[in-house]
Amino acid sequence: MSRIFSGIQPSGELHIGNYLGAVKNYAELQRSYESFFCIVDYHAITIPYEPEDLRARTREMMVSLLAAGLDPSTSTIFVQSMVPQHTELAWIFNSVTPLGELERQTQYKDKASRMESVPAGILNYPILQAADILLYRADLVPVGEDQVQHLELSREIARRWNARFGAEFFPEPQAKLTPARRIMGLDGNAKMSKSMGNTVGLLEPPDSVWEKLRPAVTDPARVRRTDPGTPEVCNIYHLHRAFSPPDVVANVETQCRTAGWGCIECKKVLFEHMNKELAPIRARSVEIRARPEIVDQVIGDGAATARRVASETMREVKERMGLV
Ligand code: AQP
Repeated sequence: MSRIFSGIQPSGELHIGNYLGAVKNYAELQRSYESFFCIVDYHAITIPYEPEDLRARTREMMVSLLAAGLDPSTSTIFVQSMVPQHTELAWIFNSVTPLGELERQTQYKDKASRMESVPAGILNYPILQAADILLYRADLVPVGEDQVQHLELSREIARRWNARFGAEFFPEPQAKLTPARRIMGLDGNAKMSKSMGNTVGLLEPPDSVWEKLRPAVTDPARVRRTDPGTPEVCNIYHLHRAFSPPDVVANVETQCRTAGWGCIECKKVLFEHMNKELAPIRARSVEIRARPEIVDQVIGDGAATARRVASETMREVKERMGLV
């Protein structure tokens, strides 16, 4: 059975971009693949944070993942810092990764351009990410489009290590994208992203979701209610494609092109369908939060399974590298 690995940072709440671009796919794929899903807290410490917040967000991320349908009876769901082999393998990969490749990463350039002093962890992030994936020798990585370049680097690292120490030991992991591979923020300017503050939380109460949806940017050509629009350029249309059934999406297209609906009507229909999908997830999160022992058990069991697989990989890696 092929293996999948994917990680998610506890740097903020799980948002609908994370959900549509990655987590919804996890819930599907876990039925067909041996799955490892990781809350990557070591990645989250590369930006300023408060220790107590991080602890709380890590736990809350676990609640959100379980509420979104990850099943600990078939998948290994765990916290990165509880499995020390991640950082061990990352150090090893430091020795085969060219600096120039790291400096070329778009996400590094974006983040570094917004910082006064850039921690080395921001540059080395893709090395730890390669270690996360390859520690489990995963073939497939369900991610959003923003991670495709990093994955290319993971493949390069696998190739370089294999060429030097052990042909074919690490597979070259491939990205597994969803149709909603890149969800834009409601400002329409940039991808929905925790660090941009333009997110809609997966567990956000409906009133607050509507508060954000109502003023969200639509097709700029629709200045007046009677102006026809082009659905493909409208973020709300793309959210319809993610949340609404096909007949509703087809109707949205017609109503937009013919100015049959105003943008507010279109958003109301979207809100209704978002709610249909998100209400059961919100309800499950309340049940899970009320039973902290379940969360503790998933965290403990996940770490134990992950450590077992990870230490087996590290044993072979060290053996092949002449490390005692
Ligand atoms: N807007 C998005 N559309 C589709 N997929 C997305 N992902 C993130 N944003 C979008 C995917 O969600 C998974 C987990 O993301 P992450 O938390 O590990 O990393 P991220 O990409 O850094 O998420 P953010 O919200 O954008 O955080 P910041 O602002 O800290 O960079 C990944 O598979 C990602 O592709």
